[in-house]
Amino acid sequence: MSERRQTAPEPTVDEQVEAEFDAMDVGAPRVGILMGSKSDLPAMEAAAKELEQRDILHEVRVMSAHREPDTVADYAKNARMRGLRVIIAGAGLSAALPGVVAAHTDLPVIGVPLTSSKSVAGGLDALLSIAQMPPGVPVACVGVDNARNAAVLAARILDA
Ligand code: RP5
Repeated sequence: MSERRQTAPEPTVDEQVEAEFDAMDVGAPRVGILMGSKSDLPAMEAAAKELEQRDILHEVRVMSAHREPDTVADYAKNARMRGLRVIIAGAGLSAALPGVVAAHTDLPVIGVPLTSSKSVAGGLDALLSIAQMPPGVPVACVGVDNARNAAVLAARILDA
């Protein structure tokens, strides 16, 4: 009987770049904090504050899934290659941002449903938009306006 040897597949270029990022501490952010509007900043600052207290490198960006769809797609597609490992995305109203990000990356995405002056049922509109993702494209969802919990969950995912 002939002996079969299994060899590990060669890493892709993306996997090699990713491994080099992990090996070097280049000061690259590990968590991306996104929000759909500048008006979301007061609520989303709690996530940045929590990550700061835990010394977890992060970046904060404002981009709207509806108003700047190409920017959001580009950010999500490049996130892993840039060294990001978790994305937190806060949005109000129909809150498409976390789901659109998850559609363009396989990184874990944590959605934060936010309230605004136009919210329906105290943010239930955003909560359902974020939580009710179709099978195969998951978004973790924290409580309404609870950006701090998103950062705590990100820290746990990172084991940091
Ligand atoms: C969403 O619409 C944003 O995430 C924000 O919560 C809400 C209102 O945005 P602005 O009209 O204040 O820019 O896209």
